[in-house]
Amino acid sequence: MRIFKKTAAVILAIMMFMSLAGCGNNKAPVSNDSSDTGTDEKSKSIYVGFVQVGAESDWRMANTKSMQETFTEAKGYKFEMVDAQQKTDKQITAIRDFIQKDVDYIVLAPNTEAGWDTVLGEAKAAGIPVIIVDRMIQTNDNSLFTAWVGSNFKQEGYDAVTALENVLKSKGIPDTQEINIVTLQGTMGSSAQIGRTDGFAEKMAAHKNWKMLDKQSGDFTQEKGQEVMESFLKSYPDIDVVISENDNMSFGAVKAIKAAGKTCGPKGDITIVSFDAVHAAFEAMIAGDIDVDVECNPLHGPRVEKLIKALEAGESVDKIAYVDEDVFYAKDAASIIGKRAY
Ligand code: GYE
Repeated sequence: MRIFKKTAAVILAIMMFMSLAGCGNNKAPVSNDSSDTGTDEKSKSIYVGFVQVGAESDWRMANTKSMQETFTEAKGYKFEMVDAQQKTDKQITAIRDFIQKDVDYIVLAPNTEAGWDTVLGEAKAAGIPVIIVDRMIQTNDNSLFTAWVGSNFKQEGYDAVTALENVLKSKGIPDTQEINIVTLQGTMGSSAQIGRTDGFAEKMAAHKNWKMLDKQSGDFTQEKGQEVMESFLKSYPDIDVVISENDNMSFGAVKAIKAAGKTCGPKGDITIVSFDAVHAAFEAMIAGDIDVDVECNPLHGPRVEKLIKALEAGESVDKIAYVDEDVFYAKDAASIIGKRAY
């Protein structure tokens, strides 16, 4: 009885397979006509697999939105995104999945800089071009990626020093007075953290009166930024300046400062220098909480599309492209906020 059941199941499975595979003689012949929809249509769309860092900040959300709004079905793209929750190993797995799916392009926003050679070598062997956005990777083999577009993070660090010089001057603080600084760093080992930390350190060396009391990572999130700031405030009673390597950590820092009964911003005791210049940071500047913001532009969708279009047309593209960025002071925020795109 059991054997009979098994045999019947096998026969049924074979019959189902044959009918699915179009082996029955009641099927219309398979058409080679290009007007045929289905697989032909599908093969015409460009399949883009986007490996995103996470959803840790306003900047990141604007970056995701820019990609999603660019690579639409209506424009002929098949777009898939993986949110790696700020984990580099999740990003590596996501790349391997996209290789398996045989996407046309892999777009990678690397969480941290190190450790990409093996998996990008696999993408290269599979013939899939990799476009890197936002942060960069560390590699000795530039053939592992086709192009990169993002920000000059070291320049942003330099700009933060100039911004702080200007703010201190406008607050009437003399160059002889000791300035105690703490830094809320981004995700350690990410280009945005490395560039901003190093750029700031390099240029601040010219100011003998500036003292870096401490640096610690708040992982680019408001929650951790607030936590680290709370511990800084407990350890150091005389903080003059917070360098916060992104806006969301600044929002956390402002909360911690106020909760500790201290003041910040243009009229406050503690100066806050922030990075990104997202919409909510303009609001915080208008509210008088943040002094100055070094811009970082997240709108990479159209830039990546331009690269893909050029590659599709067989044109060569720039290997490295930096985005232009500005610096915004609290006093100008109200007149600029209306023009901001993110
Ligand atoms: O500053 C931060 C985000 O890599 C430039 O990542 C990006 C940074 C940005 O989480 O807000």
